[in-house]
Order: sequence, then C-alpha cells, then structure tokens
Amino acid sequence: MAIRYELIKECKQTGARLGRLHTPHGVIETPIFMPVGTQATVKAMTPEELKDMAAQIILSNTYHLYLRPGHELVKEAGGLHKFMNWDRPILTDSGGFQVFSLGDLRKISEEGVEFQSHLDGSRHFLSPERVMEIETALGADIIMAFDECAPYPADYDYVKKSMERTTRWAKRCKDSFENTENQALFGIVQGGMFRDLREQSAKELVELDFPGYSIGGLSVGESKDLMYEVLDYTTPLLPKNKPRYLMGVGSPDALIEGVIRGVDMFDCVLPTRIARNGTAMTSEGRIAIKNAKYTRDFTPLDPNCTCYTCKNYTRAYLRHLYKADEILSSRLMSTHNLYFLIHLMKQVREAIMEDRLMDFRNEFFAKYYGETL
Ligand code: PRF
Ligand code: ZN
Repeated sequence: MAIRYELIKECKQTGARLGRLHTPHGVIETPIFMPVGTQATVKAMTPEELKDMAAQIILSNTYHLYLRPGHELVKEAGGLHKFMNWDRPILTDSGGFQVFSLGDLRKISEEGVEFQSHLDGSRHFLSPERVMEIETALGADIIMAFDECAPYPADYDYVKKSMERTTRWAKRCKDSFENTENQALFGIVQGGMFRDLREQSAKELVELDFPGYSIGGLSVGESKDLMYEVLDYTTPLLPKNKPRYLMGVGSPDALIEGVIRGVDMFDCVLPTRIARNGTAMTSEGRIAIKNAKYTRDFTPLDPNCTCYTCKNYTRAYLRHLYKADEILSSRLMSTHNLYFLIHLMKQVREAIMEDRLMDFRNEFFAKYYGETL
C-alpha cells in the first residue's frame, strides 16, 4: 500500500478529523490545504519558498502535463518530483475536470473522451486506462481516477448517467493501475446535487475499496449552502479509516465548513489566482490592494499574519508593485495567500486537537465577515 491514513482524533465539538497521511514522500498532517501547481510549478513560487511556508503537499494536473511537456518527458526526467525539484508529496488530478471544461472541443463516449488541445488544436483521446498510464509515468504519490464532473445545473438523468459511467471508469482505472506499491489511486464520488445519486456513487466506489476518496462535482456554481448540504450527507458514506478529499475548494470559509463536515484534504487555484489579480485573503476578509485607500497605508497586508510578505512589506508598497505591474507583486501576494490558507489549516488542526473547532469557526467568521457584511 502506497499510503496509510491514521485517524488521530475527532473534535468533540464538531466531529472534524485530525489525521496523518503517510506517503512515500513523507507524512502529511490533515486536514490540509494543497497549493496547486498545474504546470509542475505553483505559479510564482519556488519549492524552497513553498517549504518555508510549510506546504506539505502540492497538486499538479495530468491534462496539462500530458499535453506539455508530455508525460514521457517527465518520466525521462526521473518523474515529476525530480523534474520540478519538489521532494515532498504530490497529488495529480486526472484531467477529468479539465477535459470536460473544454466544451465544444470534446466528445464523450463509454470508451473515453476525444478532445482537441487548447494549446494547438491537436486531437487526443483519454480513457481510464490511458490516464492511469500517464499518471503512473508522472509518479505522484496520490493519483485520481478518470471521472466526469457534471456541469451545474444539470438534470437528474444526465447526472445519473454521468455518475454511473464515472463509476465504471473508476473500476477500469483500478483494474488497469499496477503501481499500487508507490502510488495511491483515489476514487471520485460524483452525483451532482442529488442525494440518492451521491449515495449510489459512494456505495459503489466504497465496494471497489480505494485507498482514499475524493468528492468531485462540487464548487461548480452552486451556492455554498447547497455544497454544505451535499457534504452533510456525503462524507458519512465514506469509510472512516480512509482520507477524504474535496476537489477544487479553497475559500477560507469553505475550508472550515468542509473540515467540520469530515473533509481531510482540499486544493484550489483561488489563493494564487487572486494573488496575481492583487487580492489578498486576510483574517478580516478579502482586500483588493489596488484600492486608493491603501496608497499611504504603511501597515502589513494582514496585521495577524507572520508570513514573509507581512513581516517585511507594507500595503502601500504592495499597492505600488501591483500598479506598476511588477513581477514581485505576484510573488509577494501569492506568498501571503498560500501562507494564510496553510496557516489557517494549522490553526484548524490545533482546534480539533483541543476539541474547540466550533469556537474557532465562530471567532474566525466574526472577524472574516465582520466588516464586509
Ligand atoms: N473532478 C476532478 N477534478 C476536479 C473536480 C472534479 O469533479 C472538481 C470539482 N470542483 C475540481 N477538480 N477530477
Ligand atoms: Zn501574510
């Protein structure tokens, strides 16, 4: 077995889980936020800097690396860890999300998905077997099955057919995947916003006995309350002794609410993407650094933050860098946002340890929404 999940304790206030995930590249303390490095790089950050902010695991994307530079080249380089100089754990997503986001450029059949590259229009075909081949070549510690993330809204019949195919694909992934000693293959629960479909999906995937389970098909345009409702009934269907990963979720409030509902792992481009747009996540809500009110603000981005950016730079300077379109703006803002989420999850783990996660949540939300609501 490539990974082992150790449940350390459950918060008495919320039921949230504190755990340890043992992988071939080290131990991950959960709940955890995973920075996204789509193109084998977390945009604007060196691996050294990610380590300095205590990132424990990063995510990368099969779809992008398959198209460029190609999984064979990454394998030739010695695998993704070596290629990008990151020796801690890596998780690769399967492309099931990216390919389905291509709209007109793709055609789905039982066998797989035919699509045109967003880079040069070239034609490709991804099937569960092919995706396992690619993810094996990339060599991440944790890999995802090939799934379809149904759009939202979508009608019941579409979501049911899509979910059932995702389950058949998950079985094909499992049957063709051989590198089980070094890599852990997660199944992905789908079923949209329909309770019986989520139940069917979870039940059938649990029967296939994956080392971990992802919850896909959420954060696709539905309200947060609806997402929490789906989580409320989905996580209890998953085995307690396996990790649960909520895909594509990374706003501070959703991380906390997800953990309270039994989620152990999260990823999202949000912190790095909004950083490059000049937006910081802070303990007092989001701030847009270009705002004129920061022109002479010589305080740090977040008075409660101890990241490299907040220890050394002012809002006025960060605003100037952003307005002048300087590269350092992206670097410093990304450093802060990633640190903010990584540090938030550390506080969440401490709160679980001390059975006070609901108190922590209420205090966090009071400050986070205090000024904006
Ligand atoms: N499936 C996969 N990757 C994903 C998702 C999914 O449903 C989502 C949904 N938010 C994000 N990333 N394979
Ligand atoms: Zn900071």
